[in-house]
Amino acid sequence: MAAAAVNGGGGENKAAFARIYDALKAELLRDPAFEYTESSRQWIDRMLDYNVLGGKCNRGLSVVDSYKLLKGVDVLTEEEMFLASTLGWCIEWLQAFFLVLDDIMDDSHTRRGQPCWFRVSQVGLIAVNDGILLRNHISRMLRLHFKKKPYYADLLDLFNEVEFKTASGQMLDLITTHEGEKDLTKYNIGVHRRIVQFKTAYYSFYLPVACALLLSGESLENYSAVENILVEMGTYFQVQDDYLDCYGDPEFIGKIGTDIEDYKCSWLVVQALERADESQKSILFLMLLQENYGKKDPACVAKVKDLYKELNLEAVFHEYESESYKKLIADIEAQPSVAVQKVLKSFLHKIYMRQK
Ligand code: GPP
Ligand code: MG
Ligand code: MG
Ligand code: MG
Repeated sequence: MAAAAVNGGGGENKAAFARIYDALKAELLRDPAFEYTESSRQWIDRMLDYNVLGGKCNRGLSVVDSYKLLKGVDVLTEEEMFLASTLGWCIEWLQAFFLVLDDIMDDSHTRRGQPCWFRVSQVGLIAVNDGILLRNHISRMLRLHFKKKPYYADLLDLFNEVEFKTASGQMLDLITTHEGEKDLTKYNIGVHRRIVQFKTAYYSFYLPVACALLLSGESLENYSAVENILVEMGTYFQVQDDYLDCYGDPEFIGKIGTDIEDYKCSWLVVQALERADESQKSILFLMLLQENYGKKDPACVAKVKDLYKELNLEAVFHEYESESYKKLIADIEAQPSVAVQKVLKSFLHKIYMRQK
């Protein structure tokens, strides 16, 4: 494959990235550690296409984009493009692993415009094992392509640490619900922030840039300020996710929201609680919320949504969105390295005012 063809504009970048998926999948399907039967090979092939593909690939492509910006080049060699894309795909595999399991835990119905994997007939709880396989594929891809690199141990450590943080965030997300069920006022912005930083920000924002930094020969200890900015960006991203869960068009975002039904400590319910505190009608608001939040009954969900409307939460979100953007840009521009500023801005512009 000619380097020029790989590294052209945005579209070609995506096409090259997509081709590398095929190569990585083919390698996993003929894994020398295991002699797959034809039916097991077919299962993995289908499971990978179903769960790894179909997303926006923001996380994966950000490894390639960030690496180019850090190197200060428009065109990568074929080898560099392959390595950066492989790390990008490792993050997409990690995302697939999390989503397969998260959809079971959240009792979700659709993902990326199709039924959640565990809802597919003949899959069910085999999805749990598929999640474990997806996670193990990452280690195998890293082993195959990075074992001889001086930063191999750092790469493994990075993926392990980020996975630990995400699983800890997911635990907080799940057990916080027990507290909220007893007393909804336990939900506040501090609790929300802690959950989302851990469950989303590290793997979605810090991980892609950290991969590009390791690939560039950098030491991650020198980048704690960058880590902080990326975690802030990830927090903003999960607030958008919470907003879209209620206000996004399921056809467009590819998933049906379940946060109200699941009693989640969502940014929206936290805002509703804060505003109810200030209102003279606070007791009434609180009673209404307490009665209807966390119920599967569509009539209860509708009542919660009416309450959000009354509190004008859509406008509260838009205000939050522009304030977060301004603050992030200011923090980014305070960074000494122009290359790092470009990496962070490029990531922010991928998600600012996103509709899905
Ligand atoms: C997003 O939460 C967080 C994750 C997908 C991390 C899951 C982590 C595990 C260890 C399984 P979400 O439930 O709001 O996402 P979505 O809205 O996409 O379902
Ligand atoms: Mg979840
Ligand atoms: Mg979910
Ligand atoms: Mg969500």
